[in-house]
Amino acid sequence: MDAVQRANSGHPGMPMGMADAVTVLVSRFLKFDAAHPEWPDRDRLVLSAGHGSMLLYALLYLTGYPGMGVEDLQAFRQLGSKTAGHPEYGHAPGIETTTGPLGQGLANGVGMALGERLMNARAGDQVCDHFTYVIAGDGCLMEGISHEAISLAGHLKLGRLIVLFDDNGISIDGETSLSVSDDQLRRFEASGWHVAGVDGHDSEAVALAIANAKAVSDKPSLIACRTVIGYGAPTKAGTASTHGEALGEEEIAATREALGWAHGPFEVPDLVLAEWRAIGRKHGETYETWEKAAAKLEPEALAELTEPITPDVQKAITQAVQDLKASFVAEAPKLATRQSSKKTLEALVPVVPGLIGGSADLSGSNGTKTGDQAIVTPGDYAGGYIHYGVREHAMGAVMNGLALHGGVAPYGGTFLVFTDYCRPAIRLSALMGLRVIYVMTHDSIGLGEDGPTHQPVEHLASLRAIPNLNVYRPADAVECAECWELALATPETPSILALTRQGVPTLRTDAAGENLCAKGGYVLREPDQPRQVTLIGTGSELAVANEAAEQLAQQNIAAALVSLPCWELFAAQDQAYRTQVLGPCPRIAVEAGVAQGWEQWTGANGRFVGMASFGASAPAPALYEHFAITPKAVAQAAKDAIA
Ligand SMILES: Cc1ncc(C[n+]2csc(CCOP(=O)(O)OP(=O)(O)O)c2C)c(N)n1
Repeated sequence: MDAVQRANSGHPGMPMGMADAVTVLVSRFLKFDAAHPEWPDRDRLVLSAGHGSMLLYALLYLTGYPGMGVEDLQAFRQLGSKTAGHPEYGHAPGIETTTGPLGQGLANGVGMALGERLMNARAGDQVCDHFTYVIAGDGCLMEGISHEAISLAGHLKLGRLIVLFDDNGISIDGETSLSVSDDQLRRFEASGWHVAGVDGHDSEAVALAIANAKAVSDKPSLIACRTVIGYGAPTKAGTASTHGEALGEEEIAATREALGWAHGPFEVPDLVLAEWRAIGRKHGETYETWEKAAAKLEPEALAELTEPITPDVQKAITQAVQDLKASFVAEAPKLATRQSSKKTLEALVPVVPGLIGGSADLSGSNGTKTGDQAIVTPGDYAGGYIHYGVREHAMGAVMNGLALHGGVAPYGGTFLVFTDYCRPAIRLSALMGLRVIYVMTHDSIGLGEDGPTHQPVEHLASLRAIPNLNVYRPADAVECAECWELALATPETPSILALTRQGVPTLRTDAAGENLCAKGGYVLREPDQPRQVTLIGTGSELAVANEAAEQLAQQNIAAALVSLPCWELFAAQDQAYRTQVLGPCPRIAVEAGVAQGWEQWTGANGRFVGMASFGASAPAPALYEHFAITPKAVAQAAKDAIA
């Protein structure tokens, strides 16, 4: 309450209400060692109700996490502080994930609990055997993602996941009865969870419930902790006014009085602090035992506990991609890029043991499952492929949880149009800087008959608008293999692979060492004469631009062809390279999506050939004709621009 008061901004109610229950959890159950925050076998603690960030920061300070001093609590919500408004992954040790968008943390917790089982199946009890605890509020449970996440967790029997629900009956607008009358216990129970309800201010009751939950091995657990929001504040406790604003000096003084707390703001008596610091080191010996067990692993296996792409694995990836590119060039297949992606995965899965695939019920369409991958089933986590079911949003957030857990590199598929169904999770992959790979197929009107509900039009533009997200749209099999290589090689940036349903020709003719997609864009075809126009394409439309270049050549117009599979990587190149690639002449871009953003590459004198409306239901070739995304239209645009 003091930190919120000092910042005059923040959420005191939830931390005050849940402090009792969380103290029981942290002091009696949570396996962690503040001196080793990166201990791979620590229990994970996720504050899904991220607005209650002060609760987490206070715990990190009290238990003695490195670099979390009282001055950091005093800098709550200030520029550059570790104690941002909502917990941000990477800002301080002990913050396991970024939370704030309600429900995401809960689903991250499902991912972490699944990651724990996957790693346990691979590395064994000696080195991976921990719990995941999530603190969730009414808001988290009202969000739709909670349904997807708890349903998947119950199905997969994630017995090491324990959710403490801050059951305070209050959200921002007032009592939750204004908007919700779910029986949460029965809802979770119906999804296969073990459930219990306790008085969250009764420490023994909370302790018993956690002990019972830990003993249930084949079901995740929900413990509804009945609490009072803003507990201790004499006039404001139990009201929505404590949710998101400072209590005020007067109420704070009265709260001190009511709780019998005689100390000033940010003052923790030595004895109390010493006891908390002892809690912080309580599992120090367990850590040492773990360290000894881990030391017996082969160095490679030890490294893979946290980072699936070790230098050895990276070497194997480079080799596999190189071989694959050579065979693609030799065969020059006409292949949908979703199929080249599958072929790439067939080559990668055997050399990247930590690669964990999946799809939201579109495995065959997305080409995400290879012949070698066994399925992860309830109770058996040795496989490498997850059937996420029709749960795109949870899939994204679970992949974030998997990546955060460490040891695995998740990828998951659905149709590109349904990035809308998981966009909040994609955004958080990017904000946290996680290597999560979204395999998004059926990436344009080229999917044909399924029609405009399924045809992404604005999606490439809207995904490119997300910072720290690499949006790849490979044009052929060779580029597809290169984009996969890049996606795996960027541990701090998530990737979207936008892939076609329809076949595309192989345009790349040499598979020499260099990964040409690494620069985001490159010249695929330079005319013999000085360039008069540059044609720029991505994905399936690179072939359209290529044909246009041929038509122009027949008319003695010198057109260069540029492939631009990843804007973000291209934007990161120096100006000289970009100018050399794009050329000083008029530029024509072609992409079966909206124009938004293309002007940065085409310039004021450029043209764009693409979509300006939703698509339609028809065979793909008819749609390309109907929407005039054709070699003829591109060639005409080129001539107009030159003129
Ligand atoms: C996805 C999302 N929608 C809306 C918000 C804004 N918001 C923050 S907290 C909150 C109410 C949460 O209520 P509850 O979980 O009961 O928290 P409590 O009031 O108990 O602290 C809302 C609507 C948000 N953070 N995330």
